Amino acid sequence: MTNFQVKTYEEYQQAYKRSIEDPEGFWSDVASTFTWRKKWNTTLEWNFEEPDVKWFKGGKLNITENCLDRHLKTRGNKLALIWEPNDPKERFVRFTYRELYEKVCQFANVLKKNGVQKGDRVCIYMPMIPELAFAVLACARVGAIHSVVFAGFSAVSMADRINDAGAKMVLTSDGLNRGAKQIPVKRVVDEALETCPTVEKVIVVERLGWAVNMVEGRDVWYHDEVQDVSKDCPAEVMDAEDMLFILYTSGSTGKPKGVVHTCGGYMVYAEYSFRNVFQYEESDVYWCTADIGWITGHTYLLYGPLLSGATTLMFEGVPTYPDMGRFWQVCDKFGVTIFYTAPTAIRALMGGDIDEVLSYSLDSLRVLGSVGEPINEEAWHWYHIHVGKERCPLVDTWWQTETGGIMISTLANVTPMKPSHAGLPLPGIEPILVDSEGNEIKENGVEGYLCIKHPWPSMIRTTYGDHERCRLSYFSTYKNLYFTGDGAKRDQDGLYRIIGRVDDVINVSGHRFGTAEIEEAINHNSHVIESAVVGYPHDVKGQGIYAFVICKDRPENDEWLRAEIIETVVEKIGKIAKPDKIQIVTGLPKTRSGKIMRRILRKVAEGDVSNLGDTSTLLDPTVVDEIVEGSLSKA
Ligand code: 6R9
Repeated sequence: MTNFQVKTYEEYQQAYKRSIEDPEGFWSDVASTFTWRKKWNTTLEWNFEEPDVKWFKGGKLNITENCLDRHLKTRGNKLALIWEPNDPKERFVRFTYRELYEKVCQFANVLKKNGVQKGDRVCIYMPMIPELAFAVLACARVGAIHSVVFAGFSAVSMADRINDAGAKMVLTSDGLNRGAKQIPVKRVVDEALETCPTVEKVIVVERLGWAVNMVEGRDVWYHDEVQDVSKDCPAEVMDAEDMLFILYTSGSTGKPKGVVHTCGGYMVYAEYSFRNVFQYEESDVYWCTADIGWITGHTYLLYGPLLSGATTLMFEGVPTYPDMGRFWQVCDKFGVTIFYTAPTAIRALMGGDIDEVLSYSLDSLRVLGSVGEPINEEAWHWYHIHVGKERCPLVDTWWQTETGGIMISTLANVTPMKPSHAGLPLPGIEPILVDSEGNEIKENGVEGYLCIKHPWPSMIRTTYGDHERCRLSYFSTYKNLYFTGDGAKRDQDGLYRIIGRVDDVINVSGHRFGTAEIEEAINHNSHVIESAVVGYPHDVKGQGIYAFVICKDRPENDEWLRAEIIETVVEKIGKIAKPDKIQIVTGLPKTRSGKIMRRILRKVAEGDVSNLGDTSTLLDPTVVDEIVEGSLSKA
């Protein structure tokens, strides 16, 4: 069993048993397959009260030595990264492990030359171009903490994240391509930086060749800086528990929080889970379609595959450009063997002409994956039949930004697969379902709150700058358990089906938003008095955003008002958080204590107004009639 990749169900069972009975021995053995500058003293120290979790304490390493240097001898000429541009007419670019090593070292030297030191926070706001991959790894190389902000977020969102992390530098590009559109990225950065006093330097990568405003003394072009730097850069030696990165994600309350992952444990679990879930083989061509701005891009586009010595594909574009066949065309072009995407993409492509899939051979595919939200049975079967030709196992991988890696999933061809079920937990992962009092639900077939009992190496360590928030969000709901925020059901065979969030988090096309976060954005509009946001089932996005808004005045034609509200959300968060429906109302259903009864609003948004339940505790039950009357989702 090299690298602890289980190959059969029996091996899985043995590994699982050992990982539960002797977690420290188990993870210590897995960790031993990596390159460490110094071995750890203690495998695990933990308590979930604080929480305080330390894996491989005393161990010293650099994750990029494990992603790059250790492969140079045996895989120096193997392809590490294939980059496919947005426009299929533009030429793709490939990098061997040796070339990637050099690119990362050069970028690392540019960072150093511009004053970045170990422990500094660097914000990366870049499109899906190779330099984004180099930049992330370059930060890790010099011990800087990367905070990648998805390049679809607005200037306000970026500024919030930069200020929360106290970032010293921003790495960006002149602009980006997204399907038929081109977007001036640097302009968004300039706007954000008006309110970011900690940022000293901005390094700009040229992508579109657009003229951009360069601030003297602050902004430099990457292509100028890289001219005279070395292709070698010694890796900074990091403690296993030093921060590797911060990634912001939404919770049910307040502003997005900076989830912190550390070097040692994240590394060990990224490779372990990648190999096992996808049953990786040396000859694979692996494609994860996620943007590096999300956790899936971090762990399963970059770190996991590179740690494993795999060939990973990075795609700049979108699934529907220039047509609905683009994903499949790219699969054929590069002989992709493992393909990992999100249900929302599958649902969007299902809507197209079936010939858009059938005209490609897809012969090279071996394993399919899904991530980000529950995959409904229809999408599951379409993906399995038309893309996988019923030949490829489809792994439905459940995990979170906070978990760092895949927690519950079928291991391809190894553990049982069932439509719309994530399946069994990975070795080392101990899920439990609890009822609202926190009592363990032992029987199967019952829905419960999904929690995790024991630490795993890539778990969240803190929320940046606010440890108490980490404790409150994940470790205070149920004593001695990590609470995921998801509801789940275990079938008679012990396979888990994830039902979805049980808190005020909505999942739109696999992107997480807190309802409070969107409400706050809407309330910034000067016409708005108050708002309430809920999710509702959406055919393509999984969930759509439905906003009930009270405005100061109610014009006869409120189309422009709605457009303005959307504009405000785009400005505060970004296009991805645009409400799908805005209903202007004169009141919201509130209890006597002033709490909004979201249950009622959810029903209205779902178009199910026949049974609104008990409304007698409302301060003014008549507002419900008005809301139902004006509903935009009437069945
Ligand atoms: C990796 C990622 C996490 C939330 C999570 C859950 C939902 C993710 C899922 C899934 C059902 C799956 N989720 N994968 N639900 N089946 N296979 O998506 O991280 O952006 O933090 O979202 O996404 O609700 O709690 P993140």
